[in-house]
Amino acid sequence: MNQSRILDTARRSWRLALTLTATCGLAPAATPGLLEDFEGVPASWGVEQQYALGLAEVVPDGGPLGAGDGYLVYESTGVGRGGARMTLPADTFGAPDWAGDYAGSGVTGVSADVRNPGDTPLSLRLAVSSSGASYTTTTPVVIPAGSEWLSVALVFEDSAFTNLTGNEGDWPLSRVLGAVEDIRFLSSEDLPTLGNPYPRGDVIAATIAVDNVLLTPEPSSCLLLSLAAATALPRRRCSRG
Ligand SMILES: [Ca+2]
Repeated sequence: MNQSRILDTARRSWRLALTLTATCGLAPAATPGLLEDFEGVPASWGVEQQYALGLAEVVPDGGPLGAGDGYLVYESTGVGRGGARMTLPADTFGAPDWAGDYAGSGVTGVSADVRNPGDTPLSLRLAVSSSGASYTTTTPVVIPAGSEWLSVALVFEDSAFTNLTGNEGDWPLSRVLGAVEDIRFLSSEDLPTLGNPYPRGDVIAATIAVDNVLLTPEPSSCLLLSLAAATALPRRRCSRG
């Protein structure tokens, strides 16, 4: 096989690998590997009102990978209504759909890259709700003011979450994870209060940047399949030449 055919084969193999990776990573429902990297429009985190008020925006450059890496920035005002609180929900009415049966599909946690470009420290929590109950992470992750990008990984474990609706007996965390209606990040120094009807963050003037929100674990079979496609195909074709 001449050099041009080898290179062409390698390019096709990499395209196949990227296609497989994209197929696995962009799951349409709330399954492991569901990813929001803010490279497409519309974004699936942040609600319409936040964008309409100019408080949420997808920035095309400056994510964890630098130039060309888009991310979401949300600024809470700390005053008035509609954006006073540091609350950042997934848009569970759009596509992809972040609501669903996390327990049944094997979702065990959430990871994300976050940065605090503002002047107010963030007490970051993750909250999940079903029709019957809401839970939040018991201990916040403090993101200091003016931080660089940080990776956070949160695991759905009973010991890490607190029931906010006083009905843990009827609605243990495992039941909520079987029928998630809402998932959100928020910043609250103390356990969050419930809004309408979901947990809500503190009324503060603060800013959060978010990228690569991922339902974990990442499907390892997809990664292995991608790597196999990238490496095995050129060797097989080369052996024929
Ligand atoms: Ca990104």
